[in-house]
Amino acid sequence: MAARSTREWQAADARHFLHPFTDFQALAAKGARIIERADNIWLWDSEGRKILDAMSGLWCVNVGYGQRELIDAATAQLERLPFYNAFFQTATPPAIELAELLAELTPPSFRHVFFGGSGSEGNDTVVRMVRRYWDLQGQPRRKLIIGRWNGYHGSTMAGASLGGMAGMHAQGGLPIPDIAHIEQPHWFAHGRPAGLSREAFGIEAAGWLQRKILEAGPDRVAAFIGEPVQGAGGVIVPPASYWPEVQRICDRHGVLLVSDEVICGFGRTGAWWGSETMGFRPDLMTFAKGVTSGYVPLGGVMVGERVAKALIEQGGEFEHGYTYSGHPVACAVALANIRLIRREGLVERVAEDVGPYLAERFAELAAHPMVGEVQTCGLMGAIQLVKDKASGAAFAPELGVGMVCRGHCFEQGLIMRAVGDRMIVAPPLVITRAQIDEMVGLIRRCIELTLADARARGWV
Ligand code: PXG
Repeated sequence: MAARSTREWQAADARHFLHPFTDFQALAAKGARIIERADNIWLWDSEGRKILDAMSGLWCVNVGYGQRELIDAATAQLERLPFYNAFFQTATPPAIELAELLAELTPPSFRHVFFGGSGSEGNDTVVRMVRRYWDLQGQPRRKLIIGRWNGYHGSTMAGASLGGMAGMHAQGGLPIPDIAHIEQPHWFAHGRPAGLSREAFGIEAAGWLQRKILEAGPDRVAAFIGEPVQGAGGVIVPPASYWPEVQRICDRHGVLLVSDEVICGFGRTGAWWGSETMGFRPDLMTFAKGVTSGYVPLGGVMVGERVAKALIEQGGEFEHGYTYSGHPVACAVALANIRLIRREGLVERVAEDVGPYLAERFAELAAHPMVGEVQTCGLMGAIQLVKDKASGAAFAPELGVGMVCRGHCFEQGLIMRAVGDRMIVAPPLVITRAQIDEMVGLIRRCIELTLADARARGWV
């Protein structure tokens, strides 16, 4: 690629490139940050600045950047067979091998996978598969799929509908029919209800699902979908009581349970699957991101016995699929990625070493006067910035305190996401304790700078 100056890249970008989830005019005025290369947990921008990537790209680069085995696997597969499809009774060796390996890595009830190219496509597959399942059961009235407000399941029509992002629903006539939402199990956002322990709150939050099922009529409810730990919504770790109770409610009403593992899968929570960490047994699991550590796009759905049996034994043709379902290069990279995760013991490392260490270091941040709560699960963490520590009172949203903090992060060479005033991290699973120290040091400095700004502007 021809070398250009940052300004030249920015000008060409503003002229031609419509970025996802972006205010185009605001971006053009400011100029995009151009990321040119990466290694391990570090990025370098076009000005040569080194940045600690505490978001693993976009929650995906689990093995870190620059892993030679993944690069070699892609190169070898590109040379041997860059593409062939999985339609019309054909298959390629990497796709078959990956299907086999995923069956091995998932709980025993999962022996089948449906491949797509992304998490959104995976969730579109979920909608079609769940409704197909109930048709095959002779219960075509069971169409309703229940998700949660502030859940995120992607940006296609079905993905955005299942998700509960109000801003997305407001654009383009969403949700599609037969999707409903319940409130999220977010203790802090529910005002830390007095007299209710977190665990009691978890049971109450699961009860909202029961109420919705009864309201709709259990014979109309097809499935419930949720992220084990909400990611894009702000790393919201539910109370331990929540998911087992959701499981009991789904079982009671025969409702399929879908775990969206797009962020939580492949070790992020300290187990291969977030549903294992949270103690529930889903019927379907959506995955993407960490399956290839983001090196190339791949996603799909793990299909449990109950649904697989119906599709295979009763189904005939399932009229659904993507050109890139089982893409050989993506599958070859996934195989190399998973083998590396296994060999290096990265999942165990998150569970036993760096995950607990992140929790320990984040617990220290909780004492800061501007921090209302911290939460971690494996290698995901959230820091809730508040106006008043004692009461937990939030800043007025229009002040954009989270964005102010994020601005300081960029200046200090740290990428951390802001979801409202909740600052979140999800670093690569290869991060070391020393690097966690460095990250937490930067986070502390950015929170200090944000507090200084808030004081100067009279916000606190
Ligand atoms: N499910 C979950 C749980 C996700 O986090 C998707 C589905 C959709 O995946 P694709 O591959 O179609 O993007 C996601 C994606 C953010 C952010 O700002 C998060 C995602 C995507 C973009 C931004 O945190 N997650």
